[in-house]
Amino acid sequence: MSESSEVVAESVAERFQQLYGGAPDGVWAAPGRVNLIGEHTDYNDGFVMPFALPHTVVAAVSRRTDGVLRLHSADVDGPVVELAVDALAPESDKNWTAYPSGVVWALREAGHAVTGADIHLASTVPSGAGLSSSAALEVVVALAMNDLFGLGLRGWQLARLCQRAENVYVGAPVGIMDQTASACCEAGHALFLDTRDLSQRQIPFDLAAEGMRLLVVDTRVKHSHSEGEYGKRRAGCEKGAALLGVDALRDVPFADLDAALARLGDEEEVRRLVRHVVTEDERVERVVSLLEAGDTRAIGPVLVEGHASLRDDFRISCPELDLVVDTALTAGALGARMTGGGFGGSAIVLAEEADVLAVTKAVEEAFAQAGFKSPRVFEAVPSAGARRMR
Ligand code: GAF
Repeated sequence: MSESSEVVAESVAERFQQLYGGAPDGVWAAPGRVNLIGEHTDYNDGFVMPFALPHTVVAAVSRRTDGVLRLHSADVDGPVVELAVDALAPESDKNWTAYPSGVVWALREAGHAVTGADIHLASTVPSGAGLSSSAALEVVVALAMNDLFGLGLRGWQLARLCQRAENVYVGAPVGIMDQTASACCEAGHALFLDTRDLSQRQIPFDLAAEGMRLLVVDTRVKHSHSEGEYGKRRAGCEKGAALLGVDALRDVPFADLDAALARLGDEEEVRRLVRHVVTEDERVERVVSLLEAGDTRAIGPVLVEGHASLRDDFRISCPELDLVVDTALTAGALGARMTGGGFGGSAIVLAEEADVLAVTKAVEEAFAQAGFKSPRVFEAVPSAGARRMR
């Protein structure tokens, strides 16, 4: 563990001690993610390719056996929240505490004897930026419970339970990408994930070694999944699958796309959603092939195609995200696209190391000129997935 993560673990453990009057049993961390390619494919049983950020949610946790769950976050004003584990009920909590308590609920519902805990959390994952701060929060709690109660669950199993917590307990109809990324990513790699069976391949992704950088541009336009648009897209995709007589849009072969679109008759909106999902799955496979062939720079135009499809067919971009992409490309970036759920949040930009400053400056100036909030730009280095820190 690096010196700085040792310092973070120490300070989170110290705060735990002040709050609860004893040292924690352990400290865990789970990262946020960016998605390189494969957007809105996960709830269509398709392919995604996220990687973990160095930004994490850290949790100091002790096990309890008396049915009490106590929660505190350094990032939210307020006292320790105390709940009874056997009284946890789906959609009963509209606060941040729904994420950690939803995980405890999902574990118990799946038959795991989780009998309570004291938890203190601290996050460096920007929230509302489309970088999966909620998934990181869920996964860090799931991993701590797994270790403290000896549940023996694997990363992908924890991810499934976290998704269930978010779908049923929190009430947000998200797919499985973010939780799996937080639980299963490895440093220096992107995760090629088949969301149908959760089979995975770690793809080496070390841009610095090849003289490139991947920037995250947080537009600071807040997005939210529980609001209707995400659910509407998901319902539209499910309608498309039903009209085409397949289990999920993943089952529409790219080679048969034109014929499938023709079969959708006058369902113009569904047709656009189907076209995005089927072409996006193909783009993920293309990016994997290019990376495995060592042709990293060639993924740039594929990212740009992905953005156009999200903007024009899936219709989930916004003026700020489009401005990042257009400005970065004009300033010499190799590729750029929005990342995550959309309607705000962040974009990613792939650039030669030598162009990073010029691209960053161009984006900042364009935002100032357009009268948008100044964006937050940082380099994304593919980092480790969830782990125990001490
Ligand atoms: C959000 C969801 F949480 C993911 O499951 C995924 O659908 C993503 O949007 C879009 O690719 O992050």
